[in-house]
Amino acid sequence: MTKLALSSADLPVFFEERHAALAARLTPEALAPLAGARDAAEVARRMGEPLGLYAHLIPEALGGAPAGAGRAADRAAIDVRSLVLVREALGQVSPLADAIFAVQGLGSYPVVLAGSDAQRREILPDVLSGRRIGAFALTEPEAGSDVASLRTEARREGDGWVLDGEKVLISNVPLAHHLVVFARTGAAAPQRGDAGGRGAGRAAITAFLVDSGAPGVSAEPLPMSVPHPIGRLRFEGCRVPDSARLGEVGGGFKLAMQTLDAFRISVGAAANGMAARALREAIAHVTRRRQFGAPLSEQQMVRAYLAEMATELDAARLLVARAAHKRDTAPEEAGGAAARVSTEAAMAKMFATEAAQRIIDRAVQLHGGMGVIEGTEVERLYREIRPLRIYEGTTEIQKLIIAKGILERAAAELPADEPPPGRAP
Ligand code: COS
Repeated sequence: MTKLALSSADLPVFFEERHAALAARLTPEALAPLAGARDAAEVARRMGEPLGLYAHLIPEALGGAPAGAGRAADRAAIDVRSLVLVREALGQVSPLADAIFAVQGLGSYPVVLAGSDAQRREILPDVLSGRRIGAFALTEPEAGSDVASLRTEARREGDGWVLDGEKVLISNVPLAHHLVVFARTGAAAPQRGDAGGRGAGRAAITAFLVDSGAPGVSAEPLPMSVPHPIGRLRFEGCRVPDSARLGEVGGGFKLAMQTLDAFRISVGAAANGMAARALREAIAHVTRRRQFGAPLSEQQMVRAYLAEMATELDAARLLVARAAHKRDTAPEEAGGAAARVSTEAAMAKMFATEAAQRIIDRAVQLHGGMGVIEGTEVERLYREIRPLRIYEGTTEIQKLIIAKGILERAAAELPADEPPPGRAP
């Protein structure tokens, strides 16, 4: 591979000089230690040293990479456009590294956002170096998309808490040193159809920072269809001090959503990286492979496929760049929190992951029979892309978030006394 396809080169209007400098460092040669490596622990370590990629998960004020003019003072700022470039590159070179990187972010950003000074000092320098790997323990056997219904319980006991419950499909579990655990600290989980209980359900969730080796925590890996460290966690009488609490009691749901808002954009970027790799493989194949006396690229139907793949990829890259740019540059909310970009993030995640699936599927089709032989690049990508339409919020959940966002905006713009459009006043 000579060069990686990175949005900062093709869409400079959304990016700044420091992004071009980062892109110049994200070369196939620099990332060669990750390409083809299958040992997850080794991959996780290399991304810390020597590559320094985890710096993009930590704000500059806490030792991480700069987040741009006017943002350096914000302790909570991370530069989402840098995350986009890193994940676009990793998507092309090593989806395994990409997944570990992303979950290192999910497992540390809640500490960045809501951690006490002591928690930040304990966790973040080691996250930066890669000596410490984190995980984001939200999903449960009975609570996937419906976060408000989670059942893991944290019971107040003396000056601490006791955790009981089960988490499943938690990435990085086989590697993780610490877990960001979301647990119920109040009202029981809402039941189906219990609309009034949902608000209470959300308000009763609190986040905790738990050592993966703490007494009462057990982990079990789950084999996946692609190389990816993932597993199940059980908490049985796991006692943690109150200083393990991350943020306010009852602030866990909002903390989870704020974390996902930033990282969902970067899921779109990873999908774009994988799709770009598939498109490049497809172009190389159809220009070399001859059928009916000419290269496949001379066939009109093949050209139509290539045109659709390239256009969908560019549309996805635009949506991802738009969401990341808005997240990085929109005025902060009261209290210094990053601006809400839930709608744009959901659009970017949904469109890019769905488009990447279609692009990679076309790349397999263009490879003919070789496209389904184990070990070919497009066959690997075909398996690697699938989880991205599910994790960090399914396509269907993104649609709900988008619809809610545009309806709320429309309602805010419509004066209360104005008749609905189409009706005579
Ligand atoms: N930042 C700040 N606040 C947020 C927020 C964000 N990004 N997203 C939601 N909130 C707040 C809302 O403002 C609302 O606050 P109020 O009650 O004060 O109005 C509250 O949180 C509830 O938000 P919402 O009404 O959107 O919640 P719903 O229960 O309707 O929907 C969904 C929540 C379904 C969108 C959520 O549960 C979700 O994202 N599910 C998917 C979970 C997921 O991604 N799992 C994968 C785990 S990681 S691999």
